Amino acid sequence: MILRNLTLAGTTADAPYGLIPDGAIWIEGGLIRWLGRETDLPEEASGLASEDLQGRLVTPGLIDCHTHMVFGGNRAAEFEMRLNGASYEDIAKSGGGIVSTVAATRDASEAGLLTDALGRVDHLISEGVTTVEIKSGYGLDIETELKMLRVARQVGQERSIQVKTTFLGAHALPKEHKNDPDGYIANACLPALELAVQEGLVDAVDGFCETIAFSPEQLEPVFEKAKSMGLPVKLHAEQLSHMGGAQLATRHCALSADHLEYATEDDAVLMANAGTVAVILPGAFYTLKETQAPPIEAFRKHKVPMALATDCNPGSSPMTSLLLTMNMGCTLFGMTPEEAFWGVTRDAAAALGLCDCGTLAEGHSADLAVWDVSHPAELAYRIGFNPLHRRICKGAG
Ligand code: DI6
Ligand code: FE
Repeated sequence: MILRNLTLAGTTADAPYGLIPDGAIWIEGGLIRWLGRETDLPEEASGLASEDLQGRLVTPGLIDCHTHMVFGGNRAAEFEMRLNGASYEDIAKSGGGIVSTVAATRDASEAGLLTDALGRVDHLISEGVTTVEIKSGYGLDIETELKMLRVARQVGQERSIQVKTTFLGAHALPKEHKNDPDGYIANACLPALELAVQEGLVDAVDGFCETIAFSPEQLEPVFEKAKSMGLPVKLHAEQLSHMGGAQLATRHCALSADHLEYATEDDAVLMANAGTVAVILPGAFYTLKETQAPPIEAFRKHKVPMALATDCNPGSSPMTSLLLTMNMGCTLFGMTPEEAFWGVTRDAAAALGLCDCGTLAEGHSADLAVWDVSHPAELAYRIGFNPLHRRICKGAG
């Protein structure tokens, strides 16, 4: 199939946004066989069926590279408590927060979790998302961590979307291991990881490095285990305080370090050297009414790739809009619309270790979003508006 009469963005062309005007794309077997100026279309393509996209913009399908979208219940009551003065940390320490979602997730059936997760993923799909990462971490026992990851895999079977799963057993301490973080890691987290890997449920391993979660020392064995199983790592780092998470992540050549509000320029240098992507999560910053923004200027200066993601979760970012995330990255953190664009395409792919999507190039997966806009800056500029015309996943749609 040939798509013609369109503007391409997100190609590897040396132009802002990778723009190619007056373009065409040849899709074959779920892959991009050729793309470029329509006047350069190869001879062999001349007899093939083609479709006129009437000048629309075609970008890579969007990638949401950090979500916790499989969970039970919701935390609207906690939202209310925070607006009445309680802090996120206060709520976590008094048994609310992540551990209340853990209780609801343990109680939920696999079918119930799937139904709720599909509602969330459908919203992402409606905005042109073709790849989503989904973390575990609301089980915190072997059975429920595996249940969450199975549901995440099912999301990818029920919908035409690529799902990458991340094991986040080191997300919080469950109440049965209160005051025993090392015991939890040794006796629940690591065995759950091993079993999940045996079932083929894990694409990467993550941890939450924070005063209300785990220290770098406590997370070390989790990363060691990941390495011994050949899995890439990523880390929730420097979100609420500076704990040395970026250092831990870069020492292990992590794919990404995520959040990073309290990261420093030294952290940015370490990340640049390790090839670790900075995943920027403005939804959590906004919801928690944080005041310290991540060091975007330092990431820019040291050429650390910046991805943007929803962090979709019931506590700190109950958000399923990647377009709104792009807008927030610009408005709250001073990212440029072009950085926001690459942050949900090329750099989001890098944060997941993917090299066959996130940019439009020959041989890449034909994951595309077709938009009713004339310039890609409009994707980050508008608020609460969805200009998606059509989404194509692996050549279909
Ligand atoms: N950081 C986050 O933003 C989420 N997890 C994490 O490690 C929040 C999870 C929650 O509050 O339920
Ligand atoms: Fe998160």
